[in-house]
Amino acid sequence: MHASFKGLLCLGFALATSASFAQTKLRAWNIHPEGYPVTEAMKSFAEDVGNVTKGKYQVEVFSNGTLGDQPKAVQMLKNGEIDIAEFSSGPLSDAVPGIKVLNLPFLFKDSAHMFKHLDGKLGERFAANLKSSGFVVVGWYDGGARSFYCVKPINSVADLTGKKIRVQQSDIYIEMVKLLGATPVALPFKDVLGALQQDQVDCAENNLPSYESTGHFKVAKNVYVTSHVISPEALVVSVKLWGKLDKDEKAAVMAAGAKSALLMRDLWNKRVLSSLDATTKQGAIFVKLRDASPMVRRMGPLYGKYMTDPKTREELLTIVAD
Ligand code: GTR
Repeated sequence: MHASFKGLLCLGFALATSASFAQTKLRAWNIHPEGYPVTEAMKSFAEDVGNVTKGKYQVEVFSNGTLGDQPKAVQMLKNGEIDIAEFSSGPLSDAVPGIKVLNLPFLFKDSAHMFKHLDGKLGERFAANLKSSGFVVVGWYDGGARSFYCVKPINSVADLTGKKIRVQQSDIYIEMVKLLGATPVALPFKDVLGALQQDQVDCAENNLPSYESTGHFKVAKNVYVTSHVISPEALVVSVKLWGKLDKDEKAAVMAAGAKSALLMRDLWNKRVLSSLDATTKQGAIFVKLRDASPMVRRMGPLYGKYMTDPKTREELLTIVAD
C-alpha cells in the first residue's frame, strides 16, 4: 500500500474514533468522606463506567457533599444538573412520595430482610416510582440500622421525651420523633456535629459508620441501640443522562451499578464492626433497647397512615408478611 494512502487511512480512523468517542464528563454527588463504603463503591462504579464505555463517559465523584447538601442534591439530580448520586431513602422520599414507606420505623428486620425485597419485585416497583420522578436506580446500597445517640445518658424510650433530636429533612423522620414526644430539628448532615457541641440539639440518630465518620461519637457518647429504621440507600442516575445512553450503554451502567452495590454491602458489614470497635474504645456507651413494643406502639399513627393508603398498603403487607 502507498505510504501516503496508508497515512490517510490512519488519520481517517483516528478522526472517526475521536468523533464517536468524544468524552463526556459526569458529576457524581456523594455526602461521605474518603474511605467510607459509599465512597469506595461509587469510585468502583466510576471506574467501571469509564472502562466499559472505553472512556466515552468519565465519572468524577465529588465527596463530602461539596456540590451541596442532600435535599439540594436530590433536586439537582432530578433536574439533571448533576448526573449521578447516592442518596439515603429519607431525603430521597421527599421528592418521591411513592417510596416513603421505606422509611417506616421497625419495617425491615435487618439488612438481609431489606435486600430480599429490594433485590426482588418490590425493588422493581420502587425503582419504577423513582424513575417516573427523575431518578434511575442502578444499585441499592445499605444505609444500615439507625439508632438514637445523645449527649446525656438514655436508658429508656421515656428518656427521649422532650429532647431536641436532629433528623434528616424527611417527613417520616420528623413525624417519628414527634410521636416519641421529642422535638425534631431538621439539619444538614454537616451541621450536626456543631449543633451537638453547641447544645442546639440533645441527640441525633444515625447508623454506626456515620456515627463514627462524622465524629458525633465524641460529643454524643450515649447510644440507645433502637435500630428504629433499617434504611436503604440508592445509587441513582439522572433521567436526563439515562435518555442519552444507548441500549448497550444502559446495560453496562446497570451492571456496573449492581456490582458496586455488592461491593458496598460487603464493605458496609465490615465497617459496622470496625465503627463499633473504634467508638467503644473511644468512650461511646451502648444501651440496647430491650423491648421495641412501647416504641412501636407510639408509631401507630404513622403505620395507620400508610396502611390505609391503597397506594402503599400492598407494599407494606408484602414486607411485613415475608
Ligand atoms: C447517613 C446517610 C447520608 C445522610 C445522613 C444524615 O447515614 O448515609 O446519606 O442521609 O445519614 O443523617 O443526614
